Amino acid sequence: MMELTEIKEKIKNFKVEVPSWGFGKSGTRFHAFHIPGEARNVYEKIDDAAFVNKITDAVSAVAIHIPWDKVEDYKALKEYAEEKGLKIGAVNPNYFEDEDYLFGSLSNFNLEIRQKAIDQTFECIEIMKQTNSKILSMWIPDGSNYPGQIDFNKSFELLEDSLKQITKHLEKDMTMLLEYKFFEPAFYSTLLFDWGTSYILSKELGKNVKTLVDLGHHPQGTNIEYIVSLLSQKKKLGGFHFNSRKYADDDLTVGSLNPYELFLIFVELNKFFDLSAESQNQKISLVLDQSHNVKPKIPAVVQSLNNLQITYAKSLLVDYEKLKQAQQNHDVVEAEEILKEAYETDVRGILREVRQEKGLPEDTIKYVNECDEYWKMVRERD
Ligand code: RM4
Ligand code: MN
Ligand code: MN
Repeated sequence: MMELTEIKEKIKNFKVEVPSWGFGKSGTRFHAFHIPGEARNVYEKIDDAAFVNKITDAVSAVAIHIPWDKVEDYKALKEYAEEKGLKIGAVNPNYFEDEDYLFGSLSNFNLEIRQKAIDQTFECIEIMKQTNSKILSMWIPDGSNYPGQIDFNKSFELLEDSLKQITKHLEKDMTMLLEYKFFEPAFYSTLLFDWGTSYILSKELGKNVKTLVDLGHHPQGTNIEYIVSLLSQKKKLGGFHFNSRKYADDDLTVGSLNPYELFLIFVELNKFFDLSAESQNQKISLVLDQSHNVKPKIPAVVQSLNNLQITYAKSLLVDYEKLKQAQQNHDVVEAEEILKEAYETDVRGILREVRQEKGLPEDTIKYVNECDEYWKMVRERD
């Protein structure tokens, strides 16, 4: 079992990437309500990430979405982030809003449109070079809404071909992540719909291509921790999008609805990755992907990091040796009890100590609510 000092060390070095879009205006397909304090451009998003990092010391970088975060000068953007102690993280090309992509982007039958999607991705690789980002995070919504609309095989081949062209443009130390999602915006079929499809493609496309698991992208009841284990074993788990869901891809605060599932996922992750390592992001990219529709953005991100730290701490409490023994003895009750023992431990005291030792506020959410700098920022933006 891990010593308390080691657990604390690990939590101290556990960092997660925050999404620029988590600080900006967002909504549902019905309406995007205005939330006081929301960031109005990518610079304000970086300011917010820096503010969150100042309070939590748990932010590794800011993921950006293109074209949402398009700017004239990406070097300047990178420098702006660096001045605030942050890096630019994963670059996410957006294939779902352009009018031309009505019938698909990287798999479109129309060669001009397909080329446009490829070129748009090349542009993102350029942005990665300017911002020193190492992760190209691809979510491709292409699919179909009705039986007969597309020829599955042909569409998949077109997608594969586009991805091959893109992979050739990646530099050696760049990784392309393929994020799968089983439905939405297409409601009948999605080309990259599950971990298996993403795995097949990442195998074919080579070492620089891996799979990204978004917690909201599976049918109900899917055993995500098993997917995590399989992909890790095959060295193809490249990244995570953390969020929570009840019905579909709800993008709610991570750990809000299914904390035990999240814990079980961390239990698997720990077997393959040292999530606290400095070089963590080179091995696995950990990113929040949430849409805080009704919550104020900064407290929502702080809450998310809090939930992740709590879950990570609990997972580190698992006695893996004892668990192995129980499994060997076919002691099913004991095996489950070992997991429960860790899960049910109140780790908030450990987190408080970690924060004290780092000189951070112990109650991060309360701190934001009482922080003049925060409220001044909220007033200035309205
Ligand atoms: C998708 C997917 C992507 C995210 C977009 C906004 O469902 O999760 O990662 O970039 O939404
Ligand atoms: Mn996602
Ligand atoms: Mn999603």
